[in-house]
Amino acid sequence: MTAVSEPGTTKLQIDLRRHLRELDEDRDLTRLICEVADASKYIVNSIRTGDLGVAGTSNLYGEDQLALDVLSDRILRKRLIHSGVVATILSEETNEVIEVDPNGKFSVAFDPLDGSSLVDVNLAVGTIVSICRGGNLLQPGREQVAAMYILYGPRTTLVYSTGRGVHEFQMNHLMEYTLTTENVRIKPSGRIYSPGGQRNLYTEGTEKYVSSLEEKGYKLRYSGGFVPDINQVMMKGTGIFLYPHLRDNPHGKLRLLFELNPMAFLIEQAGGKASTGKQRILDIEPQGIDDRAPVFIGCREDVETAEELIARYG
Ligand code: AFP
Repeated sequence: MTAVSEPGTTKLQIDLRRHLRELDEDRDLTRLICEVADASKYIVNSIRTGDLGVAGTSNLYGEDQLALDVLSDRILRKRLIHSGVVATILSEETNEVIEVDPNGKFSVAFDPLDGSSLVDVNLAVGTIVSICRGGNLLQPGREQVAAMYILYGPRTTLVYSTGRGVHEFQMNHLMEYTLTTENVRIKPSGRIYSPGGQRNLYTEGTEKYVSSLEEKGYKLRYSGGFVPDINQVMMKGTGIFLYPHLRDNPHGKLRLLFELNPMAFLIEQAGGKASTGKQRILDIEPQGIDDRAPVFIGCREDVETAEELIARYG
């Protein structure tokens, strides 16, 4: 992997734009990623000080939209349209694809504030962004040119990949993102597991899988927020997150375009694996903007064990 942080320069001196430039990244993609980073400064402020009330509207999934959901969506959408490089955008908060500019280079699917229901109990939440070339949002995840997330926790951190490794940045007191970790790597197997969904609804294969992890002494870590739970696997380099197919819901809960594709891209770039239990997440051919899929994502060997047990027991 190329490393930007040359001996002698402290990583904290390298900001996001410089990192992208020193990777000689496409200038329009650099602009787009930096627009998202800029938008996150307004989102983090709205989380810290904003209205936690309900917006009185609901999203495509019939879920009540919190004021912060709607505000974060508006902040991000405005910056993406302002970037001048976007053809189409799709937000988890809206019901339809927004055509921005037929000459735009990229399509962007984003969840402006994933886990927003956790804000009022002061748990960490995040923004997730998936970027593809062209105007078609219904491309398989392997076609993404970049993915990123911003985690609003005790620290505000930004993790991105353009296909050349995964890199973490931290927001400083001036609200600039400076490099903290370059080329994040995930170990082959882990020590923690994040089991989403109701366990009494797990299929036999998933139940056997989770029991096997517990027998091996894996520790349960689950916050209810996809971004902090994935970030824990990513930055500790160990573990697996699962939100599996359930007996009453074969598709699981998480959304393919806004949650699974970007996180699968990032985890694979860090040496991990992301599967539905039956196929690679990034190979799923999307059928619609509200596609969902089961997910096992994290250390490669842990995902492969889940695939073996689900192949055998369902
Ligand atoms: P919300 O965005 O509706 O809060 O859902 C968050 C989420 O999509 C994802 O962030 C979590 O991993 C998952 O749901 C948690 O689901 P459960 O509440 O069923 O555990």
